[in-house]
Amino acid sequence: MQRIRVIDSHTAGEPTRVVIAGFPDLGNGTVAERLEIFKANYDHLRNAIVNEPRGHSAIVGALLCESSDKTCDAGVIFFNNVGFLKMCGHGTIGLIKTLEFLGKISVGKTRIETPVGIVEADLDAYGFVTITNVPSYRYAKNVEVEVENFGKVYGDIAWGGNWFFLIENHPFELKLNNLQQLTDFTASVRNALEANKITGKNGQEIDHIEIFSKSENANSRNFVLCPGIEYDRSPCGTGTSAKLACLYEDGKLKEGEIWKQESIIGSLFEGKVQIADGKIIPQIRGTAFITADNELILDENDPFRFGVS
Ligand code: PYC
Repeated sequence: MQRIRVIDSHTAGEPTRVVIAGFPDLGNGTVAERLEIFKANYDHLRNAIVNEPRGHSAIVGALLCESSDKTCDAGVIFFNNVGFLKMCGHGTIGLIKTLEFLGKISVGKTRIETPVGIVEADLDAYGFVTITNVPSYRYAKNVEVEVENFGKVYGDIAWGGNWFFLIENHPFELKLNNLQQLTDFTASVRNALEANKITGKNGQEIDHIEIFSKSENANSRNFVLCPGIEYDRSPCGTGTSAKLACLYEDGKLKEGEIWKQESIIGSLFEGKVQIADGKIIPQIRGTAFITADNELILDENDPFRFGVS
């Protein structure tokens, strides 16, 4: 029997499952190198950890590992129901609250190596975590794409630790009752981007679609489609970072000004940007709650021990 210890949490409604023990050794390389070893050799464990029968398609996994960068306290590799995330904002908040739960950190700063750079997380005395994300930017503005059944759609392509297509103008009301419609629309946009070879920098796939509306409680409300055609229950840390970069570049947000981003379920993140060496550095503030301290068991006699799909 293989046993994998995990701590579950949710950040603004979005689940994170942090793997703290029982995962095979991925060597001593950088976190980006370890990600490649994970992808090549242990995809069955990704499936076993986050998907049915032990999980469900909205869980984001976070493999806690050692950092190769000596200035960092830990490394992390994020994964989901279909593959791997480059960075994950809600997941980083979940990771910090998990490390606090385990007694490994207390109030103060933690530096984390991710496959796309170093992220700093500051846990405050009220239990909130502020992430200082990787530099974020808009790559292309007002890009037109013809979307089957929906016609022409316009959006910005931006990097916030993952690649996003951000759409302001669309006919949909952002409420949970419209989940199917919102999913159909954003999934169609994603397919259209792929079909038309519209990508992020260096041909990188745009695997997150983010649409916005007005909010009664915040500066904006969003719906974010994640790569596995699941929606983010949180306002999405990397998605909010991409949004902040666009707002700053449009002159709609000043350095240090607070932006409140509401999710489709009504949960909130606060964001702001700092400018350092001409780069936009988003900061995202939110909290997470621990929901389980578990040991996953993979029984060698279980035909579905690596998942049902
Ligand atoms: O918070 O960055 C995020 C995120 C990405 C995918 C799900 N959550």
